Amino acid sequence: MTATLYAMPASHPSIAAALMLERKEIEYETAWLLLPFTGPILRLRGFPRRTVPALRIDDRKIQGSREISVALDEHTPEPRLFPCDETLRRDVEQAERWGDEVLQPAARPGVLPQEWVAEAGLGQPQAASEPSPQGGTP
Ligand SMILES: N[C@@H](CCC(=O)N[C@@H](CS)C(=O)NCC(=O)O)C(=O)O
Repeated sequence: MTATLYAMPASHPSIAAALMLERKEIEYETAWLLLPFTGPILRLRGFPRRTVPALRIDDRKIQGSREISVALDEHTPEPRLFPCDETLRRDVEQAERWGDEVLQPAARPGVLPQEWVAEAGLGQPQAASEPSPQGGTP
């Protein structure tokens, strides 16, 4: 089984999805996408939305870091990403939701100093500061 993770450089949700796959020890390859081709390529590959991370695994197509974490625990139950205990699981889901809805928008390139982004090897500073023709965010 080979999984393909569709990702963009400097995309923290893409990095989160890669870390999930690594923790699960699932073999995968990464297809790096760049704006403005991200959306069209994902649509051509059969994904409904334009954003990364997107994952193809065993003919399943999953898009979005939160959807990917749930799907990976279904696909490969051990080691678990979510705790078994319901209360702890809710805490983790809440933290994930905060990361998705609050932290991600706050940490978009353009907010972080470009020299930090460059030093961390997270992407090309000029790509981060140029508006996407699709209005997308890296
Ligand atoms: N909350 C979503 C974020 C998805 C997202 O905004 N991805 C960005 C990269 S970090 C993207 O694909 N941007 C391209 C676009 O908006 O066209 C997740 O966690 O999957």
